[in-house]
Amino acid sequence: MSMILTRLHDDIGTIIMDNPERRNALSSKMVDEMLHALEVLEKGKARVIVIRAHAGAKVWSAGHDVNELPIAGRDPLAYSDPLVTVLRSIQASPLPVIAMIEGGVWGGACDLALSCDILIGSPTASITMTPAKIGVPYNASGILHFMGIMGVNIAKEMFFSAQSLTAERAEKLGILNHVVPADDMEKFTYELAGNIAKNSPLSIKVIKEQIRLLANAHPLSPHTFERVQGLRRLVYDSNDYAEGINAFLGKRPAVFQGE
Ligand code: YXS
Repeated sequence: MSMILTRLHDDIGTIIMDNPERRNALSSKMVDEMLHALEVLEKGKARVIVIRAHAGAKVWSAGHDVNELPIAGRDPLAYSDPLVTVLRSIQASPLPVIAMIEGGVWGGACDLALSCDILIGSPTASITMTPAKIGVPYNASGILHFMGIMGVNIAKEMFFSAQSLTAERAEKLGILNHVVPADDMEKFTYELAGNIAKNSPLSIKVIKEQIRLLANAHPLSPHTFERVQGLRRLVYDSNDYAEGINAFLGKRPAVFQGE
């Protein structure tokens, strides 16, 4: 059964996450289907892509599929992880990608939404970063991504507290480009997409790539890179990492010991 539906209408491609039973958790199967949909739309007539959940979703996406997080001792967000792979694909896509968000965005799905170029939310949209709740160290590219978009203080608050950011606050912070009543969101999103589709695709592609390259221009010394990797290993080698995952799967609050 497909977890991703793909549409193309008037040069606008739509990728619909359609696995409500699992709250659109980004399993490797869903990510593979999303990567395929991106490739088909990029090779076809699409000039803009909209990524959304099914209409009326209470949860846009529940983030990384916790069942697929590796056991303690292995990097939970390695370069080749399916979620990390699709983030890079969206960021590197030559097409502008709009995230149309209804409902909660959790964990790695926040990075998926923020990897899109424009974020449009309904008043029910919320953003919750969960690594500290699950005992995950997150990863350098993701943390840098959050710092760049929302600033260090807000990124710290989101990562440390794992509290939800409302649509209203996310718009004030510039994380959401627009908050639009749910009934108007589809019309608003596709009108914006249509306006973008009328502009020069080559100019847009080149400007998007320039912004990505300049935003990612953070030289890291080998020492800094190795220090970051060592810090992350402390977490994913820890008992807390295993406790976080087991608590989620066991549907009980995690009890972290800090080791
Ligand atoms: O019990 P069943 O079998 O029906 O399955 C339940 C949930 O276990 C499942 N599900 C998930 N399965 C795997 N990975 C997930 N992320 C996930 N989320 C949900 O879907 C079925 C329905 O979920 P349920 O009953 O909880 O739905 P709800 O409507 O009461 O609550 C919706 C949520 C989203 C508030 C709730 O499902 C939830 O809190 N999900 C986990 C959100 C989360 O912590 N995501 C972070 C995953 S880890 C990650 O993304 C990164 C590694 S990190 O943490 O570093 O950002």
